[in-house]
Order: sequence, then C-alpha cells, then structure tokens
Amino acid sequence: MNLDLFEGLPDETEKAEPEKTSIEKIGEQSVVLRQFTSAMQHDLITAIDQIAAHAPFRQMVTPGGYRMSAAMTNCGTLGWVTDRHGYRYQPLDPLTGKPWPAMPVIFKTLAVQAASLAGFNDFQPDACLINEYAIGAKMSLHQDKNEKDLSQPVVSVSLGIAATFLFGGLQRQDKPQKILLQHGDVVVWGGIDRLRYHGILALKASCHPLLGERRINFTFRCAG
Ligand code: MD3
Ligand code: FE
Repeated sequence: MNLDLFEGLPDETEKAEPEKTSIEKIGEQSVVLRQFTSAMQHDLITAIDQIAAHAPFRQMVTPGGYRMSAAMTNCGTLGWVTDRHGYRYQPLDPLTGKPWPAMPVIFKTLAVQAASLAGFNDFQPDACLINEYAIGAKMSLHQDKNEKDLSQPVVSVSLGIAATFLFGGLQRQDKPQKILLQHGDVVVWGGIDRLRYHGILALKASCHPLLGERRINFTFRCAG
C-alpha cells in the first residue's frame, strides 16, 4: 500500500523551481543576466563570509576626507582601496598588512561564464571588489578607471536587498537611466559602456531572507 500523502501533487510542492535566467540589454555593450546566480547563492554567500573573516568589511575614506557609506573588502591578487592619498589597487590589505584572500574558484568561474555570455571571451579578472550596503548606504555617480586594462569588461553580482542602479553616460551631467538590480542579477559592462558614469541610490529599508538588512555587490575587474 502506498502511504505517500503527496502522491499526485505537482513537483513544485516538494521543491521550488529555480528561477529562470534571462538576458536584458541595457547598453551598447552591457547586459543584465537576471537570476544568473540563483543555483549558487548559498555557495557565494559562504565564500563572502570566509573572505570577510580574513579581510573585514570596512568603510574607507576618500581622498577628499569623506567616509564612504558602503563598506568594502576585496579578494584576488589586487584589491581596490581609497584613503587620503588617493584611489588605487594594491596587493596587500591595509587593515591586516596581508595579501587579500584568494579569489574563490566559484567566483572566477561565474565571472568568466557571465563575460563570455556577453561576448567577452578572454576575461581573466585579477581583482574582485566587494561592497556591503546597509540601509541608507549609497554610491554617488562615478567612473571606474583605476584599472589598467579598460578594454576588459566589469562583471558585477548583486545579492540581498534590491537596489536602484543609476546608469549614466560618458559625461557626469548625462541623465542616468534607473535599473533595479535584484538578488541573483549579474551585469556585464564592457566596450563603449565601460567608462559610463554609474551609482547606487540609497538603499531602502527591507529585509532579505538570506542576507538580512543588507545588499552585497561584488565586481570583477582586470586591474593589473
Ligand atoms: C558600469 N558598484 O564598485 S555595480 C563599484 O552596486 C560600483 O555596488 C556598484 O560601482 C554597486 O565601482 C555598481 C555596477 C558597476 C560596476 C562597475 C562599472 C557598473 C559599472 C564600470 C563601468 C560601468
Ligand atoms: Fe563603479
């Protein structure tokens, strides 16, 4: 006799379907891969916890003397830092004096796959900057141009609370488009879009089931 009470019910009642990935073009050479990381979200979060245990998130100071509202750390052979002396990449964490934690294989694999889907086929990132946003934290419009090889794209992964991304033009005064980046979204920015101004609006109060009252974004770059 079959005592399975769930017999006949559809599979979805036993195991939630993974979200489907979709591709959205947001610029001449930029795409959002929606829900690209849903199958690996737990492994990504475990890896970030391990990195932060060795290289803690910290709020850095800009050359102008302002403390950034997002907290940052890095993994990979080079890490992005800012202090009163300027913005730069360096191999040692100024907080610990030690090299940044290695880039986890799962990070690199994800970045290379995403870049390749967007048409960038020899992406070999050496730096991964990890930003942690608490409620209210933001990132003002800026360009990323401290990397040596600007012909290589940037790949970004968003986890936790959704945020409004501002995608501007090549001049600061160009009116930005607003794009909602949600948990699991990956964006690839390359070519002509690589030097576009961009930023993040202040994070609205919310709570994510896996990350709590936080958003984490990590970006892969060819810095050296
Ligand atoms: C577009 N981070 O770390 S990720 C940054 O969500 C940064 O934390 C934001 O801007 C964040 O520098 C946005 C998206 C991003 C990263 C680099 C870019 C977009 C970009 C470089 C060129 C164009
Ligand atoms: Fe940036």
